[in-house]
Amino acid sequence: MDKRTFLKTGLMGLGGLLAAPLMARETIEPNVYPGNMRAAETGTFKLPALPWSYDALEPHIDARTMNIHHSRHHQAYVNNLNNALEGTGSEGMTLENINRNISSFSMAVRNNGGGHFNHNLFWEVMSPNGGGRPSGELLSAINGSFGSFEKFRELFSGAAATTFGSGWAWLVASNGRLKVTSTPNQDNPLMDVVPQDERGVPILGIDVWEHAYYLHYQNRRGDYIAAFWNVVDWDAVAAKLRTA
Ligand code: MN3
Repeated sequence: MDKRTFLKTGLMGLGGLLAAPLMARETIEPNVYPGNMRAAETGTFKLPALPWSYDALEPHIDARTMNIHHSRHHQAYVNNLNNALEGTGSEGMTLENINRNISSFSMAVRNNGGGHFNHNLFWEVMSPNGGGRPSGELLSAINGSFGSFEKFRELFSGAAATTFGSGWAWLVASNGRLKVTSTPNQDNPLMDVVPQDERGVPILGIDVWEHAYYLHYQNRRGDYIAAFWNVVDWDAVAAKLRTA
């Protein structure tokens, strides 16, 4: 290795060292979920890859539903969000901050920015290794806010079952407490258009739009909600609570 090559390699190595803390800071910023990041090349939002295969949640959520839900529905929210944001001067805003300030955007940004955020969260809180019960701090928080895990499950399932038409049910962290809420369409508890007492950081959500279950469950939303508990990734929910 001659001196010039050594210098170049050395500087590149230094560049790597300098870049590392910046990247690390990015990943630990609270409430920035990996799927919510903008594409580095274009600054636009992108469809994140699923953390598991389309058939991974079978038999609880079937592969065809997962495929269409992710590759078509979620992709459409991403495409429509990027189009709707053009000319709004929001390039420097995170997806979370767009949602938190949604009253200053168009209805298209509200529907699709909500849609992108909500689906990212939905994929993150499900896993083929999910199910069972939460533990540790998350279980303590659930017990503290609802009395018991069973009571929480009953409330959450009830909110999901009674959401009229299309929408979501949520477990929300707010001011050190947990609460169960639901929102219509693609709204979510981050949004400043949601009533103050229903606002907070969503740490678990279930999509009760018919596209989330109809192919397999048809009109039996209750069966889909019951099956959802078998795939909830409590470690992912606990991680969201820690950064909420
Ligand atoms: Mn959906």
